[in-house]
Amino acid sequence: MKLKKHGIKTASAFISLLLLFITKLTFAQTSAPAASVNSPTIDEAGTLNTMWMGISYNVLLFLLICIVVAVVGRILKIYDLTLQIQSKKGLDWNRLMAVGFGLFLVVGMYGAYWEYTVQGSMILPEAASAHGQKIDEMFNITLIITTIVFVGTQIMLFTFAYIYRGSQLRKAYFLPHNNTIEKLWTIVPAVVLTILVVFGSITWKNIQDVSVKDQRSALNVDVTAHQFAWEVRYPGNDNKLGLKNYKLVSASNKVGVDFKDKNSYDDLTADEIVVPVNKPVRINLIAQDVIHSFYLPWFRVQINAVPGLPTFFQFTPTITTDDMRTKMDNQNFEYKLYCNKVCGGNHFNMQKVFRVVKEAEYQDWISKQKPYLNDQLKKDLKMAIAQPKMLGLKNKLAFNKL
Ligand SMILES: [Cu+2]
Repeated sequence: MKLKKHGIKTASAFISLLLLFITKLTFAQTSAPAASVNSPTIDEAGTLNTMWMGISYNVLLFLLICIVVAVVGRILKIYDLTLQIQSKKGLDWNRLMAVGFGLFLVVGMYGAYWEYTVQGSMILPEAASAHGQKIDEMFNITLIITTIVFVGTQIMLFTFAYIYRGSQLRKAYFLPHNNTIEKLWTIVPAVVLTILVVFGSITWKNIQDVSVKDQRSALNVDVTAHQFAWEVRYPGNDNKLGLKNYKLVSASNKVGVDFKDKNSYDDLTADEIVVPVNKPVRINLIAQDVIHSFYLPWFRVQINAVPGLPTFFQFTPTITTDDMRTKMDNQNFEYKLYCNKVCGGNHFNMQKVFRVVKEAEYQDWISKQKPYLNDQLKKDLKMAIAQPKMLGLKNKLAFNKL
């Protein structure tokens, strides 16, 4: 009687979930064409709906699998009880469990294979910078080692669970301590991790330790972060950026360039960051309000922009935007600079196009950029000159002291 009641409950839960599942699927099919007809541009609400549709689909699929497993378990239990009533030998549950472990191993390994092949292809494509290739190499070596360990330990775990399943015919072996095994599982991971850490430190040192000579020869670009934009400044022909002083920030002098430093006279402003391919570029960073993060995923570059603390990162882009467009078969592709610190409400919008071009194209582009010292600023500076205290040189942020 109790069994029957339980069976009815399980069946009704199963049917209601199935109905919900079918309703969701039908709803998804009817709403999709309507969304694409009405909105030729980005349909954010539609994208969100699709996302939730995907989540509910997977949750329901998971619940469905759980119910199927529970129903199969119940059927086996009933079969077992029937055998016992007929005074026959019942089911060998230990064996059943062991087979279940084996099945789980096969399904789980297929899941891991699926993750690597289907989702693995969604990771960033080849690095577009010289040091990025070294970072990718390190990532791949770590991934290969952890994959080997993962596959090995999972196979051992489930195979042992199968081989040493509970049996009336044997007694469990009591193994309180084994020095050899302890040494093995301590020394082997320690050696592997040490190799990875040393390898990582050497790579990090090679990327970070740029000689003063190389820093001088690099193209200097000054990037100032604030909520919620990036201000870009290029040096003029001297490749020397003028000093900045946060006290000089005004409506016309957005980043507070100090015009007592003559290097600043020929500085240029730009709406995008354009750099020549295969030439080292040094990005000089600072923030005006909160911490932001200068993030160029395609170049494997990320460094914080901190208020009051100048930071820099030097790297060499190796693939032009045009070449990457061809590689990706997407003529609209652009490298983008993102902010990678949640810096406030409009953080998501803190983006800028980052173009890598051939040297000639870069020279052409830079010749068209506007001077930072524009007419409005010249006018404002005359006003400021009348109040010399406002132009004090204290708290100067020396970017270009090389
Ligand atoms: Cu930001």
